[in-house]
Amino acid sequence: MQDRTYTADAEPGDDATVAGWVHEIRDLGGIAFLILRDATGKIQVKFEKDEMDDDLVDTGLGVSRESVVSVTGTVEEEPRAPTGVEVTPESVDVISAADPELPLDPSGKVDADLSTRLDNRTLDLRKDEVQAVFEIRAEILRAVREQFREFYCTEINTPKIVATGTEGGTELFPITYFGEEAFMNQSPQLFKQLIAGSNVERVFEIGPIFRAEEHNTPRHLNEATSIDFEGAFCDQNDAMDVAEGIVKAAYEAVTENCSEELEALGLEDEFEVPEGDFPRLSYEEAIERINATGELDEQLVWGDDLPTEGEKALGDDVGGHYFITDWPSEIKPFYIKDHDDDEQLSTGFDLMHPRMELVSGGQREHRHEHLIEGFEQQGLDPDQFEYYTKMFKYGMPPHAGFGLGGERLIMTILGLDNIREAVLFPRDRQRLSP
Ligand code: ATP
Ligand code: AMO
Repeated sequence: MQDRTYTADAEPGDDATVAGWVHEIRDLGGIAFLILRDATGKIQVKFEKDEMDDDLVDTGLGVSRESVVSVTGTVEEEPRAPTGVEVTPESVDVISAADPELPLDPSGKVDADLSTRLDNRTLDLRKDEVQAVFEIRAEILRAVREQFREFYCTEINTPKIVATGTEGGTELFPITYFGEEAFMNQSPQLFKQLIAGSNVERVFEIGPIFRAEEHNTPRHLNEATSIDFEGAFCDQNDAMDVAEGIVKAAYEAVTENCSEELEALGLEDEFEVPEGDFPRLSYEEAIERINATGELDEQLVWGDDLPTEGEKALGDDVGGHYFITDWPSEIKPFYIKDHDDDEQLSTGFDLMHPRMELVSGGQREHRHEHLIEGFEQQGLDPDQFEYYTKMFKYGMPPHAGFGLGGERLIMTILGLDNIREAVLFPRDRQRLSP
């Protein structure tokens, strides 16, 4: 490409070529302005009609909004220009003219519904506040990676095409693998355990998970980003410490490195990093507190899963992030270990944001014979999982871990209404393209 100056780098006195999208044309009569936008910001291009070549004026002011243009000219100081500088053009080249009928208005003056926005993501991302979400997403994932490295973890990538599922509560997407039945993976659960059982010991993965959830909610996706941790010689308390550290690192990175993006989202005054330790309530305390709120029609009894309204009532009561620990064993999956002194009680935990569940985790069952029993109790055929269970015969340390929903983390940090706003191209019941 020809030499190009980003709008943010254009300095008075430069002869420069700036290139980008036509954000706006403001015609005031004798003088008119083309506002050009690129990844770094915007710059004003000035057309003084009487003093400039007619063709240049016609090209510069006749171009439709959102067309891609490059403008070569002199950068000058101009206090009245939005950025304090403007370009007096010598030439304007229309590289790609935009259809004047745009499916959505990137200037944001006309609101578009989420579905139209998702159908036209390229145009949608031209809005500062939308781009800000994805800049922040990138920063959160960077900070999470760095924090895991500080926790001595190795990043791994595990297969997404698998022979068996692990998360009982949700359906699998079946695929055909060279004539054999296979599935898109619901969770790296078994693989991360297999690696924590090698002497790599502490691992994390940031990758897609696929869940054939039938329901359509503002907090479920059919393809989501899971942030997984697994550590050898860890128990559930160690895994909770790691989960808390990761969530806080994400908030801190946003405060430290995303002030412009927070401003674009109008969050600069209200954004707060959660302070203090996240409280750890047992499941038993959680149901007592939910019952005491009087928000539910029916009182919860020991063994019930927590209904969404119950989680909301407790979230309002606690007022911040909190853990729920010591769940009944029967509502946690086979790989979660029970307490040694009470097999009705599991080491499973959830980390909750007042709006929704963010994390599930626990200490794992590392004893081969207990693991096989767990499969049978859950109605799963242990033979199908032999690739996994056999490694528990060759030296498997106690270990623990968790899965954190990446989009839920972003959504709760930024207060987004819908999880789809945290994904470029969400997959849901209605949406398979783009
Ligand atoms: P002419 O420039 O030929 O007299 P005009 O009356 O349309 O035509 P101005 O009076 O110079 O133009 O300016 C119109 C408006 O544009 C004024 O409000 C002025 O403050 C603003 N303006 C002029 N030049 C600039 C500039 N370089 N950057 C930003 N705003 C400008
Ligand atoms: P779980 O099934 O609870 O646990 O998933 C962990 C976290 O992943 C996120 N999540 C989702 N986010 C968006 N859309 C979905 N459909 C979706 N499903 C899950 C949630 C959830 O808390 N193997 C265990 C984790 C472990 O024990 O290590 C597991 O997958 O934020």
